[in-house]
Amino acid sequence: MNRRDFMHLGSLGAGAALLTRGATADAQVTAAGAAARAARPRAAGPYLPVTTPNGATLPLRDVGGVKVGHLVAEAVDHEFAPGLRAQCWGYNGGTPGPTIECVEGDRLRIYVTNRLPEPTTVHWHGLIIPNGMDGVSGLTQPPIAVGETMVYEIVPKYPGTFMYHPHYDEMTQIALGMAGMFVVHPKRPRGPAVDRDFVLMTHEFRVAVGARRPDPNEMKDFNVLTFNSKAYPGTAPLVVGKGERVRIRFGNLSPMDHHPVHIHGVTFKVTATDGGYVPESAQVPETTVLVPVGSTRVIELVPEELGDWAMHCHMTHHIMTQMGHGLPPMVGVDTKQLEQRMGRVMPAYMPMGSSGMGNMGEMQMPIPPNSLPMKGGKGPFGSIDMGGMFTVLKVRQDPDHADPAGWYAQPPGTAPTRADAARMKADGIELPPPRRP
Ligand SMILES: [Cu+2]
Repeated sequence: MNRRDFMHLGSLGAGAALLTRGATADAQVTAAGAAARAARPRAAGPYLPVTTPNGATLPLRDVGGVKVGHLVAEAVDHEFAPGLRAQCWGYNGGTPGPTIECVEGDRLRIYVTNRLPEPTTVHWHGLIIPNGMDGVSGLTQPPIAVGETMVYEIVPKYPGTFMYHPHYDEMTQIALGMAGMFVVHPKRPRGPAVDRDFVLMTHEFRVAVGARRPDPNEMKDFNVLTFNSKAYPGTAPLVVGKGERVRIRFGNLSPMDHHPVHIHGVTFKVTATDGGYVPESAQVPETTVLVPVGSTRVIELVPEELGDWAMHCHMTHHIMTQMGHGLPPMVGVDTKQLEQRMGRVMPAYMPMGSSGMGNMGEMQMPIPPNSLPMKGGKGPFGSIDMGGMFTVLKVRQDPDHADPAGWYAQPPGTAPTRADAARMKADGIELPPPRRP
C-alpha cells in the first residue's frame, strides 16, 4: 500500500467514524421520535399531510381518478394580528391561498374563478408542466377575465415544494396577498420520515397607519412583515416534540425582500429548494436560511432542547411593525427642551426613542385605530420586543397534549440571575469606569 492509498483509507476511516457518530445520534432521536409517533394518531394515507399554520389546505375531490380543486381569486377582509385588519386580495377567503397538496404523478384539475375587479391568472411556480398551463398572461394564455372561470390541468412530474401566484398585474396582486404554497409529495418516501411538516409563506405589506388597504405601489418601506400573512402576535406557534424530525417549507413571494429566517435552539439543513432535492453531501448545517424572493427553501431539524425558541426573520426591520417605521433617529438626543416646547402646543407630546426603542410594545401609548403597536406581544417575562415576521417554535415533551398558547416552564437554575456585588467580586469581576463616548 502506498502512502496515498493509506491517506485515502485514513480519510475513509474518519468519514466512517463520523457516519457512525451521526447514526448513533440519529438512532437516539429517532427512538424519541418513534415514541412520540406511537402516542399520536396518524393520518391514514401515503404521506404525512402538511400543516399550514394560520392557513388551510385546498380540498381536492376525486372525480374519476382526477383530483379536482377550486380556487376563487377574491378580495378578503384579512386580520394581520389582533388590532389590524385590511382589505387584501387572496384565494378562497384568505391570504395566503390554501396550500395545494398532492402526490407526484397525480392528475390535478384546478378551477380558477376570478372575482377580482381586474383580470388574473395562476402561475404554478416551479412545476414542470406543459407550457400552456404556466399561467403567464399574454405569453402562455389570455388572462382570466373578471367573473370568468378557467380550468388548469396539471400533472406534477416531480415531488417538491412549490408556490402559486398570479402572473397578471403581479405588482398589485401579489402585494395585496395573492400567493400560496404547492406541495408535491414523492410517490416513494425519500429520506428519513418526518413527524411534522409545516409550510410558511413569508410576505411583506405596506399598510399605512389608519389605511384599510395595503399599498401595492410601495417599493421599499414595508411595515407589516408576515408568516402566512400574519404578523406576530397573530402568528400561530409551531408546537413540536423534542427528538422529532421537523420539516419546515418556506416560500417567499414578498414584493421586494429576501428573508433570512433564523431559528433559535436548533440547527438544521436545507434539504430541498423549488428546484429539487439538495444531495445529502451538499447539505450544510445552518441556523439561518435565506429565503430569496421567488424561491422555496425546505429545512429539516431535530430539536434536542425543550423550550420556547424564537423563530424570526433576522432583518431587524422585518421584526418591527407599522409604528416602527418613518421615525427620526433619536438615540442619545436630550429631549428635555423639546418636550417643554412641544408641551405648549401638544400637552400629550412624548418624544420617543432617546434611550432606544426597547419596550415600545409594552408602553401604554395611544395608537391610531386599526394599527399595530411598534412591536411584539406579551411573553412570560414581559414584553417580547419582536413583532412582524416572528413566531415561536415550542419544543415540548408531549406536543400533542401541550397548550399551544402556554409557555415553557424553565427548570430552576437554567435561566440568568441578577448578579450581586459579592458574587461579582468572588469571580473577580470589576466594573470599569464609565467610558465617555
Ligand atoms: Cu425579512
